[in-house]
Amino acid sequence: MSLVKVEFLEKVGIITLNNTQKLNALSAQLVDDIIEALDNFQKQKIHIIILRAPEGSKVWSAGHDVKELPSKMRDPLSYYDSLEVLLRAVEEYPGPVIAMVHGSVYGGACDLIMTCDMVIADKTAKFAMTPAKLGVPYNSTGILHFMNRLPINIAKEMFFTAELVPADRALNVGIINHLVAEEELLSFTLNLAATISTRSMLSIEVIKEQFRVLSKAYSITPSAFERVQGMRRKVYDSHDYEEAITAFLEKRPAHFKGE
Ligand code: KGA
Repeated sequence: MSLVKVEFLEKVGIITLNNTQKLNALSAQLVDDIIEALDNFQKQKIHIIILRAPEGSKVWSAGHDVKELPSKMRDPLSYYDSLEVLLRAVEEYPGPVIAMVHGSVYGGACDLIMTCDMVIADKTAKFAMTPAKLGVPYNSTGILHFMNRLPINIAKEMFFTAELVPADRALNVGIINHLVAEEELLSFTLNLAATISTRSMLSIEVIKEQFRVLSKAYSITPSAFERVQGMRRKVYDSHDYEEAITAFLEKRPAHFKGE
């Protein structure tokens, strides 16, 4: 059974993450279902996508499925990890993908909304960037998503504290484009999509791709790349990573040693 609900409304493809029992944790199966929905919309030449959770969800998505993170000694966010595959699918979708957010958003799901082209939210929306809570060495492309979107001090505060940023502050710092009343969330998002749909989709597709290419136009030397991978490896080989994953599964706070 698919973990997403797919609708077509007023020229817009709507993908609803629909595994609320697991707080829409981004498991490989949920990710596969989102990607399949995106592929189908692309085949039907649907240009604008809304990504949402079911109405009234307390949690929009709890982020990467922690139960699917590898145990120690393996990169938890390697190029082919399901979350990374999803982020690339959203970035490469040939038209705007709009995140419509009601409820809280954690970790990899926060990266997902940063990867969407725009974010529309109501006052229940909250955003937390959690790798330091889980002992996860976040990956460089993920950090770049935040650097390209937010002032660096705000991005660092999110990564260092792992605390939820409430909707009004999220608006002030640029995480979200528009903060709207709960009852207007869908109509506002559909209106925004309707405006975009009157413009040249060919032009928008190419502009989106230019934003993607230019926002990644950083070059680093092979030795800098290998150094970063080596530093990250120290983290996913550490006691702290193993302890944090175990603590999550045992539903208790993690005790970090810094090694
Ligand atoms: N992965 C897998 N299962 C999860 C999950 C996750 N991220 N979050 C919640 N669950 C499961 C949880 O184990 C429980 O399952 C069910 O969802 C309801 O959660 O019924 P089960 O089998 O025990 P819970 O905790 O009982 O609900 P709650 O008390 O209402 O609390 C909700 C929150 C969202 C506050 C809590 O579940 C929570 O803190 N979840 C983890 C959020 C998080 O830190 N996510 C980041 C994941 O890491 C990530 O994305 C990366 C890659 N990162 O940060 O680097």
